[in-house]
Amino acid sequence: MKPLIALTSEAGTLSAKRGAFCQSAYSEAIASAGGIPVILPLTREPATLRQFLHRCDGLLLTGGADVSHKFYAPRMPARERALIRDVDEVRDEMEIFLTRTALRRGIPVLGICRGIQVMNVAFGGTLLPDVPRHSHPQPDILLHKLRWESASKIRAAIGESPVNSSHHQALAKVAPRLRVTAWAEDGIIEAVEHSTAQFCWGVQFHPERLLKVTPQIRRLFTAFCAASSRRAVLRSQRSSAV
Ligand SMILES: [Mn+2]
Repeated sequence: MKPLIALTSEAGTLSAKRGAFCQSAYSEAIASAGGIPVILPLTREPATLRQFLHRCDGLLLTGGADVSHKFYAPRMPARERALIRDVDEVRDEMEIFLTRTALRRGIPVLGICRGIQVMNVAFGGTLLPDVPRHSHPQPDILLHKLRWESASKIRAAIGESPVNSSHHQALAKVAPRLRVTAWAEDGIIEAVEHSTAQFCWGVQFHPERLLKVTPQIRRLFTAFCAASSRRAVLRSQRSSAV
């Protein structure tokens, strides 16, 4: 059964027009991996967010602008705070709530770029406000290699090819339940996997922009959609029982 995958919206951060927007590379990657993508509108209404997850089988946290320091370092010095850009606290609150709720309900979560950062903040970690050497304007250039932990499930899925790098923030203190499974050569964290969840992966690079350059990277999306389709089956059994 094809899983319904909720994609968070990039709107309000990178665009002057606030609305539900998401670069088509994300939805195309999900569709090509067997999922049905749906973009969620911006809201921080908990009842609505719970209903989104009730009707979806997987949660994709997409890329975008910075997470507000308010959610991980409320007393950050002004000098560091000045490096944080284009904050949208509605999006932050929405994604943090969705991530925590999805984890509690056993819904698969994949975080990309900003998404790995949101995942870390949602589970109690912190961020580095600015890492300019990882911020390449072209997201389809292979910029750096990765050093993988040998037991990484992400590595087992996609192999060890170099990756793109279009982030200016990165993970600092890692949340207690997350395991770092890949680093760049300079030590910047590039992938995490939740230690107990069935499927909760985050990557700092942009796999959705590498599908042509590195075809095996699609397996990140097929693994995510396969985990989500198991939930889709459960969801359909639940609704037919009503
Ligand atoms: Mn990087």
